[in-house]
Amino acid sequence: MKLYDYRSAPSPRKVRLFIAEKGLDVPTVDVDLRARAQQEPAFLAKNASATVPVLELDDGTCLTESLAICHYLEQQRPEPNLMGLGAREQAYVLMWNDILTLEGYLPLQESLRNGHEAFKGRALPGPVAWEQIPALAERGQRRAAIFFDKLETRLGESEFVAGQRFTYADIVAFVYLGFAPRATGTNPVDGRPALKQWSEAVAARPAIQRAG
Ligand SMILES: N[C@@H](CCC(=O)N[C@@H](CS)C(=O)NCC(=O)O)C(=O)O
Repeated sequence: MKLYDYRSAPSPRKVRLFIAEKGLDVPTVDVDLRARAQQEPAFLAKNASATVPVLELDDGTCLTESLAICHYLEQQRPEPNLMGLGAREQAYVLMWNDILTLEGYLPLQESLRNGHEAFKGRALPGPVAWEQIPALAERGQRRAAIFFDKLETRLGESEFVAGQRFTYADIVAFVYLGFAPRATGTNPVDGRPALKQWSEAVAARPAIQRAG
């Protein structure tokens, strides 16, 4: 089994942190996104969407999408449980994964990719060369601020994102929070005390410190 990765990209970071929390040892292969290695035929044969992460299994099966990859790893190594125990907790983890990704990550991505020189002609990940729409950068910033207010409210009433213990939902939120300064130029923890306290607690976890 190996993980196709890129150190500074948020999506594979979710999987790396998950692997670290599980105590698994999975070798990684760096796919240099800046050098467009994801567009090479050999990589497209593994993932036609031209994105990382990809988890390649020993029989050559390639799994894409961090949620699916982490779900697979959870089945392989159930302890410590990160995807939720029982119907209700599992539903909360999945529910928050969608909220975090659709209301948080997509606006951050919208902001970065439509507002930064480096993403000219690459406004969306994948094999199609989408042009930037500058108005989306500005809208992404506003949507991201609304999202982090929502997360602040949630963490003011719940110790962790999906409930009273650390789960995959915290990994997802922590990775998106770490991506936010690059995407928006501001740090969402400023003026959001519950978010700040939670993020310090997550950052202090030994596995998170190890995996970075
Ligand atoms: N839904 C996917 C998103 C994957 C994704 O968008 N990956 C980005 C890095 S964060 C990528 O590979 N981008 C390639 C590009 O920008 O061309 C997941 O969570 O795994």
